[in-house]
Amino acid sequence: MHSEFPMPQCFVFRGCRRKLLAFKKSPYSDEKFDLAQRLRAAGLLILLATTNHSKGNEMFRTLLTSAAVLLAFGAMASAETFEVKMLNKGEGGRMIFEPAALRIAAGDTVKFLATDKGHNAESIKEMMPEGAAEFEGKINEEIEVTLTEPGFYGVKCKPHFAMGMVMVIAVGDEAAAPDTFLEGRLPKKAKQNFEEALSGL
Ligand SMILES: [Cu+2]
Repeated sequence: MHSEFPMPQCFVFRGCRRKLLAFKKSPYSDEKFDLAQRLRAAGLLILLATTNHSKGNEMFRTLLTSAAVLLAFGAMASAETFEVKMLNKGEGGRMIFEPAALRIAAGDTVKFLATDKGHNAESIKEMMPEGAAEFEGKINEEIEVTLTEPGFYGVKCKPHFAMGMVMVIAVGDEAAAPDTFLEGRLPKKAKQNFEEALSGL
């Protein structure tokens, strides 16, 4: 291919490399589909830009290349980060995650903030989609988890599990949690709060 635009190509692909590596490893998801579409479109635009040799089309080629760069960066920026506070006291009561229910897209990140001291955030093994990676934050630790597997995730604070310090994260569009979601052994207050959180999704 005639390459008059090596710089933008390089720029786009270097920037996307990390995402692409994760992309190759991750299982199929809507986010992956969206990213694939965007990158395919970006690639097509670059191809158009670099193969269009008609005179006086400098402007057109520049426009195409810019659009390709924007598309590729849009794909990278499409994942969002959501913050969840770990609190001693909030509107929802004592020892809570705020919000206690959160819906995000596959590939989004949840950041647990150690707003108050003495809490942690960790996944509950029996309450997450198959194949999803477990996580466990230390006490007072601010952790970020990127959830790529669609489904429902139960999260608890270890010291306050019995007091019902739990939350639900729904990843993707699935309307209801699986029937087995609340079947495991849960402290009474935790189960109540899970039910409440699920109804708020
Ligand atoms: Cu706690």
